[in-house]
Amino acid sequence: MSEGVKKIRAIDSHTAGEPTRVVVDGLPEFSDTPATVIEWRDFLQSEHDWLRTAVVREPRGHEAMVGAFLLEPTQPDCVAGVVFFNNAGYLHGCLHGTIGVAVTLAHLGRLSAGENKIETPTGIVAVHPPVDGWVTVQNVRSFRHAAAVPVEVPGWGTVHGDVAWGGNWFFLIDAGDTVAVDFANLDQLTDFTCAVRATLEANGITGEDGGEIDHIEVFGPPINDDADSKNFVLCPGREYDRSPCGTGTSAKLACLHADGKLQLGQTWRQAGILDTVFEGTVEEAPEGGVLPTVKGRAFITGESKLIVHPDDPFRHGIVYPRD
Ligand code: PYC
Repeated sequence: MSEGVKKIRAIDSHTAGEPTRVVVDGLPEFSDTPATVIEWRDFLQSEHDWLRTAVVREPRGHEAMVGAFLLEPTQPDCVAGVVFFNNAGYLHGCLHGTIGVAVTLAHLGRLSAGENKIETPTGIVAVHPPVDGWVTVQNVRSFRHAAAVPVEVPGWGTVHGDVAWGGNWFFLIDAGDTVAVDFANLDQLTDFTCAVRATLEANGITGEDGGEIDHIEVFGPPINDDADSKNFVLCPGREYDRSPCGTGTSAKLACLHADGKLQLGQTWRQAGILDTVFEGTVEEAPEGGVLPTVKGRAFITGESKLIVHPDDPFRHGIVYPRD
């Protein structure tokens, strides 16, 4: 029997320049009983990974696109569940994506006034309805796992970085004189951060419980007084975050607080490589580390019905040799 044409309804947005494609309809049947977001992620990953690749990879998407499957929540006080993914695989968490989900839910009339909780694989995050596109997210606990870890990066010399969790594992590096954190310097930034990530992997340097460090964040000075710092963030795969990266900003806030450079309630303005800014503050987390709040702005950019035709040789996306 032929596979049949599949239709997937998606809403696109960008948060500070970084795209999010939220799949709001078209997922396969899974379970009669409510499934958690982790059960959904594992099911989609093992049995329907074509959905991820069809949605975010070319020719429907592009290598920098982040996707989100919108799911029914299992907790009665949550408005939705979400699983995030990109061209390379599934993400633990994603804050620019959570902001994208928030504007999407608002667009669909599915956000209530006040706090709205969302289940994600990293835990429950909370958003308020957008105000002029600005959304504040209360993220999961974030913390520094190791400070100033030295690594010998072939071709680049000794580099020191902090290992921190902000909803993904990050290696955070002060660029210093090593590399300019500048949009005109993307190739060098990508080569440098890919080399750092490969070195971490080769040396078995991980987050807690062996968690793979798949995001590399490099900091330099901001271009003006609108921000305290500017970053470049390499995401899993070879693409970089167009936004200042919300989970990366959370990891940075945890490191700043651990170093006594950010007080509770003080605002940190993190610019990304496009000079768009996320604002972050922290509260103390009872278990140690911090509870970050990150604010960023998103815009809806499209509504579409994606068509997956059985005869289309690229129906599941184009596979690059590096994928
Ligand atoms: O904003 O947390 C984030 C994020 C992770 C990967 C891309 N964006």
